[in-house]
Amino acid sequence: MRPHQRIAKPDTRPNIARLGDFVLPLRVKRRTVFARNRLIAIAFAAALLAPAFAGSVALAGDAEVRIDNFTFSPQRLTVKAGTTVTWINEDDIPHTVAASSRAFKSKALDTDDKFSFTFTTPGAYEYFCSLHPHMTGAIVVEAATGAAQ
Ligand SMILES: [Cu+2]
Repeated sequence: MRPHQRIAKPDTRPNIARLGDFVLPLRVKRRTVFARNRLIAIAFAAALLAPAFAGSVALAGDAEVRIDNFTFSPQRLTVKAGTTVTWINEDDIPHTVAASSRAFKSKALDTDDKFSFTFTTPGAYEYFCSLHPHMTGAIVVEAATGAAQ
C-alpha cells in the first residue's frame, strides 16, 4: 500500500503540472487571438468611418474662387482658419493670384489651372491679379471655433 502511494504521488504531480503548463498557454493564446480580432474589428470600423470624417472635414475646410471674365468670384470670401482656398482659372487668358501682403502668389494660371493656399492665420487677405491689377479680391479668415472644426 505505502510503496504504491509513494509511487503514485510523483506520477500525478508532473501530470498536473504538465496539464497546467498546457492549459495556461492555451488561455493566453485565446486572449491574444481575441485581442487581435478586436483590433481588426476596430481597424475595420475606423476604415469605414474614416471616409465619412474626411468628407465632412473636406467640406468644412475647402473653398473655391473661380476666375472668369477678369473677375474673381466670389470677390470677397469669408472662411474659417485652416481652410484651403482653391482658385480656378475658367477664363480663356492667363491670370495670377497675388496677395497684397505677399503671403501667397501663384504662377500664371492658364485656362483650367488651379492654385491653392491654406489660410491658418485669421485676418483679411486682399489679393489681385499681377497681370491685370484692376482684378481684386479678398479672403477674410475667421478664427476657427470648436464647433466649426
Ligand atoms: Cu488677370
